[in-house]
Amino acid sequence: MRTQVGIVGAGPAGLTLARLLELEGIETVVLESRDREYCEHRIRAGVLEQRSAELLRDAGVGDRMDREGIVHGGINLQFDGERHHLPMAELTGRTILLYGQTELVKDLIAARVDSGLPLHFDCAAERVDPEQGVIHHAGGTLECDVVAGCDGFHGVCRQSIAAELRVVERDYPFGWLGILAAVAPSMDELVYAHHERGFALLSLRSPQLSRYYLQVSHDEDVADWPDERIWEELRVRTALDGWTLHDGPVLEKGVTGMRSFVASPMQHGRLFLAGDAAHIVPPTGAKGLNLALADVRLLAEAIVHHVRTGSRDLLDAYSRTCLRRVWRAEHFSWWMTSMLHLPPGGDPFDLELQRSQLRYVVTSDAAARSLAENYVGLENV
Ligand code: RFL
Ligand code: PHB
Repeated sequence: MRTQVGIVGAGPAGLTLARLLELEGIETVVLESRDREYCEHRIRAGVLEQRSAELLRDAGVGDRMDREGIVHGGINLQFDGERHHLPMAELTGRTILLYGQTELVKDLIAARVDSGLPLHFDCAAERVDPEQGVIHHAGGTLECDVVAGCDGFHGVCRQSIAAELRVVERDYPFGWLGILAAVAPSMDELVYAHHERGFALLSLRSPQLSRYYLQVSHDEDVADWPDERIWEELRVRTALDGWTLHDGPVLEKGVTGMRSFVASPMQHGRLFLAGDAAHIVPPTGAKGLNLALADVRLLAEAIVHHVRTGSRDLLDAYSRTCLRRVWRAEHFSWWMTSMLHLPPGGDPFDLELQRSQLRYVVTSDAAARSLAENYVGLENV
């Protein structure tokens, strides 16, 4: 089999790239190791930057997102028993959109299926030849002008150019225990809470679905967290006079470790990495999904430019251009993580620095604006 662009992975990066190229009349084949059901039910991100939402809208996959997504103009930062509102829309002129990654993936898969274009589930890439542009998979080989490695952190594309890559990373000694609960969110906008017992985050998926997180140790066993313990801990860490956190049936729970990771360059030969395949951020800045979409926007432009003009300029500049935004998001995500999570051992000096930094953010217009513009997504990096 042959195609112009072979895409490994049907996550947000791979599916969005396939859609952007479809609109430009470029032929693609998408290979995905898991089944459709699995891809459509993996619960992950929920925050889309305005520019991410615009990209999806322009790609003709924003109808349900615009109907069901919830626009937020701010977030709350809570510490020392006080909740402070950060009016991001006022500070930056931009908003964020709460729309589950699960829903986005469903929309993208439906659009691909509607167009009748190749999307092969249960078809794992085993190895990629970056020089020849060949993807070896269980069913045979796929020859491509360009291979897009959109196969996430545990995929095979990055491994196939490992010798060419420089990897920089940081592990954090904690993780997040996340729940999805069938209860109306108890707050209007997200709450990021700093607390002596650890960080907590209150988010949502819809008017009937809440998504809440607790800082736990990186190897925490979910079995140690019956629902009552989770609700009790969430209540303690987000407690506020005159406010109640309502509980409800827990539909899903799981623990995620946290890391920062960047592999560069994000390309070699005919292979171009995008999204989690090339970089990971801790989720505190809500940047992972948005970075994946920013990568494929650039990759689609570069491929289109190459096909139309024969010029490799944008393709050659791909990694360099992506990495500017990637490193901005890496810094922001590390900074938010360091400011909000209880450091190991609860070092009192670290705790006072965190409180001082949080106080600064909620009292200084410049500091608030700096957080806000990173959170809603920078236009130029
Ligand atoms: P994905 O989503 O991991 O998709 C990769 C796809 O590739 C498939 N695959 C293969 N296919 C073929 N052959 C192989 N050998 C393959 N190996 C793997 C996989 O099955 C999968 O379908 O990567 P992509 O597309 O780069 O998207 C990245 C995002 O998923 C990720 O960055 C975000 O979910 C991160 N993230 C968040 N990002 C945000 O922007 N805002 C958020 O609010 C946010 N919250 C989160 C998050 C991630 C979390 N977890 C669970 C890590 C919250 C959490 C808890
Ligand atoms: C989520 O809703 O899953 C979410 C929101 C904000 C974050 C991370 C995850 O920073």
